[in-house]
Amino acid sequence: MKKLLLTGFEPFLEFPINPTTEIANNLNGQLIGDYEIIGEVLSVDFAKSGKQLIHLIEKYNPDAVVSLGLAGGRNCITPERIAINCNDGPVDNNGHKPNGERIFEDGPDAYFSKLPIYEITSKLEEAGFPAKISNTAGAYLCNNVMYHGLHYFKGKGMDRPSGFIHIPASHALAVKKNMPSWSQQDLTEAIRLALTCI
Ligand code: PCA
Repeated sequence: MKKLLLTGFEPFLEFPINPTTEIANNLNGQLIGDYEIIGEVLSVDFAKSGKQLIHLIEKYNPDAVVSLGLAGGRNCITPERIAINCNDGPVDNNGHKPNGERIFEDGPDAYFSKLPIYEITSKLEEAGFPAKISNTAGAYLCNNVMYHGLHYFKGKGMDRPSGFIHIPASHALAVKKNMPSWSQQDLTEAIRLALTCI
């Protein structure tokens, strides 16, 4: 049985809940398509998150890696097309404020996703879940983690599906902060469906 590492993130900034935590925990151990899912949750910390992802890849040797992040304010599921070699944005959970520095001094400017992003959006739309390819993952931890995974596999010469999907807020989060939201159940089901494309 092949293995798929699925990561979520802990809460951060003004978001007291991160619906990706629950998705990773919920799908952990499930069999989806050809894969057994290994669900894990990452910190929101520039000094740690990328290293955590690499540690998990080295621990489990997964055949595919999908990372999830909350994009509060987006209204649909958005597979990310590209990760850029840049850290920027507000303070992380450890109080660090990035300033546009490169993630890897000698790394390429960007990597394209190695996930079937067109198949994912089509499959979701067919099932009635709004989905759209995103052309920017920002420059915060989601971009950072996506870049780390793609850079790692490239460096090792390993051609494995790897990339990132941003999701909207859950209703539980939207009642605390006014923004577009989905039920946690729909978010989880949409990600389960997305993983069947890999
Ligand atoms: N979303 C943030 C980091 C953690 C998360 O869930 C982002 O979009 O970078």
